[in-house]
Amino acid sequence: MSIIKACIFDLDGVIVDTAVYHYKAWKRLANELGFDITEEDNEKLKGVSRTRSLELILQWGGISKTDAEKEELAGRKNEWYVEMISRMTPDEVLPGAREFLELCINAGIKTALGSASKNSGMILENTGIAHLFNAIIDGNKVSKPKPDPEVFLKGAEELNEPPENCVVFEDAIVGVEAAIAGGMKVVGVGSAEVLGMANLVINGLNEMSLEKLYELNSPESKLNKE
Ligand code: B16
Ligand code: MG
Repeated sequence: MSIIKACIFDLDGVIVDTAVYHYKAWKRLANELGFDITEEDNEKLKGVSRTRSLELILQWGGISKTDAEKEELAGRKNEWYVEMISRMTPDEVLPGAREFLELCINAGIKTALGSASKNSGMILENTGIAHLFNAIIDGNKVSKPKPDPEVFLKGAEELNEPPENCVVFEDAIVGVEAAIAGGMKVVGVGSAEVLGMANLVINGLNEMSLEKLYELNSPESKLNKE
């Protein structure tokens, strides 16, 4: 039987809300290109890599660009985004996130970050939580975007645990799919309507406890679905 030994956390939407900054930067780019994007559009970009996000946005605007132009546009968006996240503070850690990470550490559960972002280092440093992770796997370390399980499998590997001993926390459908594909239990962070295939859905880490975590593995629990 598997035992819960490690938790792997997505960043944007689980630990911090950087989606607001991504949205501002993508909107500015779209506006410069002569069209607009809405908050609803932005929802579709959650958990999606930078390159793929740009492709979707260009598609919505009915615009085609060469690979070199796309690289320049993604770089421009990233500059604006980095300017915003360089001003992030510890207050921006989502409610309960720091506390739950500390609960895990005190209970001997290993922790890892599993994010698509290439900017996770700056975000974790500025919010003062980098030291709460035993391993950091982000967009700089993976080649296959979620829903491919690569990011989470690398997290399990760096933590030296088999996937079945790991629980993933994710706010994006592609991320929940990635965790399931990797053979891990998954807690969806957000709406049960959207993340229904997760073993458990919570609104935020402030609703999480060690009891709920261990229940994911109890043979009697309905949360322990395969
Ligand atoms: P960057 P996550 C994802 O973070 C964001 O949800 C997504 O909107 C963003 O495009 C992606 O990171 C890449 O971010 O441009 O900083 O490399 O949810 O996987 O932590
Ligand atoms: Mg996310």
